[in-house]
Amino acid sequence: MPDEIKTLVAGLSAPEKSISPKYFYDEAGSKLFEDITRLPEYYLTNTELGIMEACVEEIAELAGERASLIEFGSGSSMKTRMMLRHLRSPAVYVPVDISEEHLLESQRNIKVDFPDVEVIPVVADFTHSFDLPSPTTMPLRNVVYFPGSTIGNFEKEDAIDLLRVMYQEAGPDGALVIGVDLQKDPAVIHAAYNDSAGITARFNLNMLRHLNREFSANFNLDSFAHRATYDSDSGRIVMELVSAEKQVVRIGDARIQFDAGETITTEYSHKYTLDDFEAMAVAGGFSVAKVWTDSKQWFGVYYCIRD
Ligand code: SAH
Ligand code: AVI
Repeated sequence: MPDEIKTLVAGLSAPEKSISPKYFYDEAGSKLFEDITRLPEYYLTNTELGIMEACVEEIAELAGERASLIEFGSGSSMKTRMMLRHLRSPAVYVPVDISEEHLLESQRNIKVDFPDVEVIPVVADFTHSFDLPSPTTMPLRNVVYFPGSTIGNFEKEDAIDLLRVMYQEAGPDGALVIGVDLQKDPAVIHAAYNDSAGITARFNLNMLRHLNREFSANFNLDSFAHRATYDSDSGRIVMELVSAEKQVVRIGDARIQFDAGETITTEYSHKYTLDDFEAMAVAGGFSVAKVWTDSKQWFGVYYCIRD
């Protein structure tokens, strides 16, 4: 059995079933995520964009001339446009994403809108080491960009490991600009993952369609339901798919048994305090040079440097 299916089957055979959130992002999943970012309840995107508008000039000043911009999980590169408009003669933009079609389509648009910037997309799973391409212009500094609070989708130890990967990619004198969702009224957080239009539910269930197509699975999407709950002890959203009935599902050559009400955890979305995240950045090797927040302190954008 190929390693990827083995990992999926192992996750679905554990006493507490889980699937990595990276499987949300096929072409349809990436489009559904874009729809989520426009939902009135999903405060994260607009809040981060508002902070960026206020601080992007300062970030550009800190990054300096001829920086390379390496973005982890670039999606549609919407926030990146603001960075590219302000950075001083960026040497290259390297968007890294697992969702191939969506990445390539987004980068065709970026190339049209920023004809003077070299753009080299990399299709990769950023949790494994990958080779950075060599740009035509030698950068003076690498700036790793990780917006959207995607870091929150990793459990603490994995998030620190990922920060260490970014530390390596940043190289000597490099920097990390990272967006982080903060603790707030649980009702606001709960609504963001339980939108009234049902888009988050479609995004969650689309993961099963993705597995059916790519891994010869036969999940019946009508027999699973979306659930997202905020756990105040761990300070995170737990997103699950709940089996409506007792059933057996095939994936590859394996058969997975479900009881009625049994769940698959599909995502955690951690919400931090400003100090919690600073401690994680430090554990990843960085020190925080500056952090900007919105007036309600709902979201933070950190500029971290290598120690
Ligand atoms: N940065 C964008 C998109 C965030 S959605 C924003 O702030 O709005 C998360 C993005 O990370 C998606 O585009 C998804 O395809 C990508 N992604 C998730 N897990 C990944 C992984 N393990 N490796 C590479 N890309 C990943
Ligand atoms: C990509 N990531 C930061 C999103 C989040 O909010 O955790 C994914 C998402 N899940 C449900 N809605 C959006």
